[in-house]
Amino acid sequence: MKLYYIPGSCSLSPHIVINELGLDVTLLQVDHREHTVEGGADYYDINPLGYVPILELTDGTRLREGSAIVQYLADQKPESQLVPPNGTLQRYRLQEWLGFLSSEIHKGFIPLLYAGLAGKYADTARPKLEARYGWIDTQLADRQYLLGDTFTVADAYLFALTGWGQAAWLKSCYKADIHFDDLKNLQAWYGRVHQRPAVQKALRVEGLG
Ligand SMILES: N[C@@H](CCC(=O)N[C@@H](CS)C(=O)NCC(=O)O)C(=O)O
Repeated sequence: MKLYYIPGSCSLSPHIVINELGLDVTLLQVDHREHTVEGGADYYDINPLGYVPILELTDGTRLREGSAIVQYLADQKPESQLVPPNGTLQRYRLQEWLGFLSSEIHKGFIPLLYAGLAGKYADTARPKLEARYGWIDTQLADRQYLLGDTFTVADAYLFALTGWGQAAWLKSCYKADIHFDDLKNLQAWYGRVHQRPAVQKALRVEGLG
């Protein structure tokens, strides 16, 4: 399999999941300005919409959307418990989190990330994002990870996104002016995820450590 990624972007989430699972996946870096793949190929030929992540399966099939990709990867090794079994309520809880992270957090960051959208729009977007992070903080009060005491793909996704804030926790080109100093449960969760060997390895490979 192949994973197309941009260092420090949301594709860090499937990268972490690949490491957690110990899967043999070739990483192909995409230039976020030129939309070229390392070696020079046009990334728009891979994804006409230009964004990462894309997972290419061994038969050449391409899977889009981070939340689908991480579930596909984790379902290759169900014993890893990175996703609850299909059909269980916990699996829907996981999908609830992935949907929330994708629409409320990931896209909530966009006005803060892109200078062209800064100004009034960012001022409107920041309080909404802060409120959503405040809610996540309350959810983490009585558990180690988003779904309970087990790390799942939802934690990998939230980790990738959260690194864009707190004056850029990750050394990434994605930086948003949002701080989490008062969110003690989130801070503790971030520290727990950060120290996982699979996360450390992904950060090292992407040059974000
Ligand atoms: N809906 C997509 C969004 C992915 C996305 O926003 N990717 C960003 C990085 S975080 C990207 O590749 N941006 C470059 C571009 O759009 O040209 C998903 O959830 O996977």
